[in-house]
Amino acid sequence: MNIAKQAYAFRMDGQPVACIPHGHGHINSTFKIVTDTDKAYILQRINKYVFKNPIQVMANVQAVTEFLHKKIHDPKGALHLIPTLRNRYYHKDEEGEFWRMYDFMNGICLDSPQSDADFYESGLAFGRFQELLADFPASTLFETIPHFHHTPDRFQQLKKSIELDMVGRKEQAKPEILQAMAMEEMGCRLQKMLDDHVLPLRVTHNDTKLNNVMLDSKTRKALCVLDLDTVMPGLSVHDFGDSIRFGAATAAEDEQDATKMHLDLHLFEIYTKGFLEAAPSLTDEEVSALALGAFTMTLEVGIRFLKDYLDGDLYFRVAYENHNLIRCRTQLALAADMLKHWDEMNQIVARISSEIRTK
Ligand code: GN1
Ligand code: MG
Repeated sequence: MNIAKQAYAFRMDGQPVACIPHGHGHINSTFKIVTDTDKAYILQRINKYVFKNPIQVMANVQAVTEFLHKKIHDPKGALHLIPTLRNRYYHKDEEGEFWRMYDFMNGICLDSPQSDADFYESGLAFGRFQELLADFPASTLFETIPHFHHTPDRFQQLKKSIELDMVGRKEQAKPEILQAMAMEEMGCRLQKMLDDHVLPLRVTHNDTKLNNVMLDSKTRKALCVLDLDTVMPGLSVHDFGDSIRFGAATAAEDEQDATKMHLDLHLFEIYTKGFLEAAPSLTDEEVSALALGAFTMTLEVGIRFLKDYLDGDLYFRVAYENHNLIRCRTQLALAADMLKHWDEMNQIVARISSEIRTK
């Protein structure tokens, strides 16, 4: 497929002269388009297997970016969508694929923090994001992926996949299946707290990996939060937790040797500080559930990788045969390590929170 051809559907400045694959997302396909007037854009094909209704995804992204731009002063503080020649924010090609375009922002996205300050900045960015959206009319948002962080439902989905064993990988994944099931009860506690109204439903990002924050390459300050496809009503502690899962880990998500995977308590503390400083409106119950958020998000993505391995790699992009199983192992190892450091995690949260709140 001629990717650059899709770029012509959008109102760019100049003609495209280069099209380069960009970023490390597991879902959409992303390209950088450079034009003959030296302008650069991000062109993305939305993954239709994952996002069943790309038009609704784009309606959410448009609403959220417009809302953010009205509130913030720095034009680089939120994504800029580029309209098509037909004045829409998505383009549907002849094959029925959906595309969108953003202004390219010159900053850096990290796969692991290079310094404490980087991670602190990402905590500030996601905390701020949450605060900025506190008065966003949640009922106008489409649920782009139903039950996205409904962990009990994720367990049910996993159990179906185990039963179906579509590609005959169940035997291979037996230790991981047992390990995941042993953590099921604890993994479902957060959803119960939401159902019982102990925790409030907010508008959240839901995919708060470190590489979804753009940092200014010179000042290293957080510029902007990326990847708004899953902005939906959700739990603040999910956003906190997913950042910890990815950024406060001692190994990459797909490290082959899962014994290298631990929680870095120092980084945990750094992020907690940034997030809580930027999100002062969290309730005491939310603050007390932050560690549980980290555990739950780690376990949840672990079982999502496991389910996808059992299904034959339909959802997450993989680079090799057992990539999803490798990813699942690191996540289960990290979740188990969090349980070992449970008291320390909760003590850190309590200390940081009281330091901030008594300031
Ligand atoms: C996917 O799109 P990307 O790579 O930022 C996934 C997240 C997972 C993450 C695991 C829509 O995020 O939920 O936590 O992979 N996004 C979707 O790395 O499923
Ligand atoms: Mg994403």
